[in-house]
Amino acid sequence: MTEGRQDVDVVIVGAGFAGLYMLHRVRELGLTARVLEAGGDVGGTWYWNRYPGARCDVESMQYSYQFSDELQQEWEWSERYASQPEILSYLNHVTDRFGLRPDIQFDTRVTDAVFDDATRRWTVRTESGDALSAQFVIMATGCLSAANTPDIAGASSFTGPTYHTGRWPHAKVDFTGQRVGVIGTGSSAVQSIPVIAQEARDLVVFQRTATYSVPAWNGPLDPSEQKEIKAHYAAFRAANSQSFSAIGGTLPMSERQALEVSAEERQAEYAARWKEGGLSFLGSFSDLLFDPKANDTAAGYVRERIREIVRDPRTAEILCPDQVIGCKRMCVDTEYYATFNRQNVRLVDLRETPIEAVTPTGITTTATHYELDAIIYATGFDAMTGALLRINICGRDGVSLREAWAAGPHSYLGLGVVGFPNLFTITGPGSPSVLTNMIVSIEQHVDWISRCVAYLRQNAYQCIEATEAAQSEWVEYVNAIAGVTLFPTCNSWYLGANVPGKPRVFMPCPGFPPYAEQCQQVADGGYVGFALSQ
Ligand code: N01
Repeated sequence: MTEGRQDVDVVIVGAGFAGLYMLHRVRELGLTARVLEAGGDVGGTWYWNRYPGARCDVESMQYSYQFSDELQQEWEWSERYASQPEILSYLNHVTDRFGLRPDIQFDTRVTDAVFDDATRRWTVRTESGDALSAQFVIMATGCLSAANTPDIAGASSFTGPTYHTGRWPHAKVDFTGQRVGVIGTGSSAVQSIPVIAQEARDLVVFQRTATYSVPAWNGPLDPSEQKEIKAHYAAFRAANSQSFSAIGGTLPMSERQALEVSAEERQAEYAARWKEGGLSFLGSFSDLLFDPKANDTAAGYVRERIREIVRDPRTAEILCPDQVIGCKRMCVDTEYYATFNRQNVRLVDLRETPIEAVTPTGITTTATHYELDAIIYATGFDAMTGALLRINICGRDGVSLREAWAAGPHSYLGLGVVGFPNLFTITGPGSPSVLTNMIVSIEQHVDWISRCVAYLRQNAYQCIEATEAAQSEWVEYVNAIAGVTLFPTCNSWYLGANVPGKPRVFMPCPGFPPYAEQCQQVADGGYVGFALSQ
């Protein structure tokens, strides 16, 4: 051991779903590991996103680990869509059940990870100045963890409290009697606005881009339904993993195309999916994410529902999105649109009257000034690359990840990067990640990495690194798939378009089943596209 440094086989950054399972697996391999976590406890996304109404938009019976049958049999979910507190208590249960806590260091933010060409080991440094030396570094830093707060003129002059949905305080925030402003109308806003509206005196929603949202119809989970799924949980999981997004449902992805059926049939399909609720709405037809005309039929259906729900016609029109549905991540809500019928809720169309500045007492748009007691930034994340690039990761020959990714993230399978030996990224850019049930993608990556590390050890390899050729081919492949979809047609965080100056690159790889198959083939072939060295 180098003086002042702790030596371990593996450093894992992050103690969310990915980091916890990764720790469990590397310990099973008999390796020494340390998890470094910036938060005060486990949970990752579910530790930080404590805003009112926070819950998952993937159903509880699917949004959980499947690696342990005992675990999935013993845990009882209470609702169709689990709330943030319930998911956090699940993760605490997992942590304690598998005895993971002793290897996790909390309140520890990683600042640097530097590869030493001579020793072929990584040195990982933390904000408090600690250093660890490790053969492998595994980034379990999450795709949506680096909060994005826009740089609005005068923001720091506001005298009331400000919140970011992704950095919500642990103690309850009481908005009773207050005038509250929410900036943003993505998933976090869509979930929190209906809840905050019930408490606040006045709620002003500042919308730049209108959002498509489908009702969750959340409610208690029927114990008999839960029992039924548990009776054949493995088959249920396996079937779900075969869908495009690794998310199953009672209404699976249709094989029909929207324009090959009559208008009545289309309407009936959308109505059935709306009634069912949730993300399966986008599975109504197989071409919704490929054909703009097909897409417009689904978009039009949602706009009709908005106009039906929202009583004030002008407010309804502002709430009607005009981009491709599904281009930005669709939302799943409880009473989102109906909340705009409340007397205490106002909607501001920032396209018509943009924000000019935050003032000491509120927000000024080009039209007027809104007096506020609190401002909530529901402005999302520097997605997929943000958490990685906020750490100074330096690979071979002193080249940093920031330099390597200056023109956008380049990765092989979203798992490894040329120039960064023995560095793995769980659900990294170039993998299906955010387009899927994250837990399925996380488990697939963790299993792949564990198998890879075991293989290296068994065959006395010291290093693994993606090759330039394999990485370039993969980047082209992902671009080609994204290029035939409608995803690149709007300014989404999938493209990095929400962060000024971020290269516009479609980051996730659409389609879980073919991706998982390719990863399997790479491993079966002895890590094809990676260079292994002794
Ligand atoms: O963030 P977002 P989020 N001025 O980026 C607006 C997951 N998630 O935290 O669209 C004014 O979606 C921005 O406007 P625009 C889920 O994958 C899951 O809500 O850029 N507005 C947008 O309306 C989700 O997609 C759950 O024009 C500004 C909003 O802020 C992802 O996390 C729950 C602005 C940001 O929306 C991110 O969701 C919550 C500015 N300067 C989140 N800058 C589940 O259900 C940004 N905006 C599991």
